[in-house]
Amino acid sequence: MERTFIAIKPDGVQRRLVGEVISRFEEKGFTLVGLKLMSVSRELAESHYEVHKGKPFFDGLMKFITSGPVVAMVWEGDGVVAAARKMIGATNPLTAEPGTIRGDYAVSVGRNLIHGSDAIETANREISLWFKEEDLIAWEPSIMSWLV
Ligand code: 3AN
Repeated sequence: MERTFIAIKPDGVQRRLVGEVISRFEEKGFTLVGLKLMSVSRELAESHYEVHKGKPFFDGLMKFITSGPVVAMVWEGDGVVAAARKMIGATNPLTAEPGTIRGDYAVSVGRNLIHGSDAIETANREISLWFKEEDLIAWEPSIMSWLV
């Protein structure tokens, strides 16, 4: 079953949007298989954002992502990687569609609330970077029998 990595960044936690974000994924019908509130080390932040190393916003991004607690999650479901990206909205919240998480709650690209893996291979890399296999719980939601 497909899985994706989702993180509510420090601005989302500070703004008390954890419940709102989790609700959206639950209500959509995806299954939560991993969840933790954590402080992010510089080392983890650098590995996670490896592709942005050298970009002008990289240092600011490192400072921001290590500035306060982050909620790291793994969500499971058919097509969850692409669907989560759609639910999250464009990187720049000002161009993110209303109805998306960034479109509804954010205004700044440097404070865009949430991260979601951009492809299945990225999701697999990010899940193993943030979670130990034994911290992920595979479970069969009985609710699915009347959702699908
Ligand atoms: P996304 O998070 O939508 O996949 P990426 O991977 O292009 O977007 O960027 C990763 C993160 O880096 C963004 N979520 C944002 O916090 C930060 N970022 C990207 N571009 C900029 C920028 N031009 N200025 C400041 N921060 C940026």
